[in-house]
Amino acid sequence: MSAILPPSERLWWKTPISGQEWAWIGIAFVWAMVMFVMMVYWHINGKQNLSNEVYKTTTEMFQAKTDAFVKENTIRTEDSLANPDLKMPVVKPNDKGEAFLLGRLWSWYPILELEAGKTYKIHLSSVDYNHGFSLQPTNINIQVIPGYEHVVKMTPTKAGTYAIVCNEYCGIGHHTMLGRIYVK
Ligand SMILES: [Cu+2]
Repeated sequence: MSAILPPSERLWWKTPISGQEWAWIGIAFVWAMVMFVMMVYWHINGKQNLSNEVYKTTTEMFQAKTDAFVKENTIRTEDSLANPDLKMPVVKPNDKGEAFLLGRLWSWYPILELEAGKTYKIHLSSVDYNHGFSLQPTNINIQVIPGYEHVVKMTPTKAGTYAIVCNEYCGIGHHTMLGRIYVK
């Protein structure tokens, strides 16, 4: 029957729900509840799940905080990944473990150097458009939005060189938007 014709039975919505349909509604409801409880459970017990806080900020304020962090804690400079003519500071957070990482067209600034086993509070924001912080090769993904400061608690467990990839399309140079975190 085509939808343009009136239904043969005018009170079709009053048809009682069959037993089988009730069973599926019941299964779907129970499964939805299980997943709802798991969200809270993994938040507390899942080792990969980040519990982050978000604060309102402005791009000027975040830029200033990042500049101060870089000025105070830079240990050396390296060639920038996107443009080898530019130097990128490598910054080691002080004992408080506060670090700032800024996304902008098209790089992550600065390079961070962290110590394995230490807990850090990484402040993340963007000073232009929406970017995506994807830490490779781990399964960590965070939206980086101008005007919002995400504070992510992270305890690196393994030494190595980690790459930051922007996974939120942000324009013509998106594919070159890379960053780096060293864990010693
Ligand atoms: Cu991007």
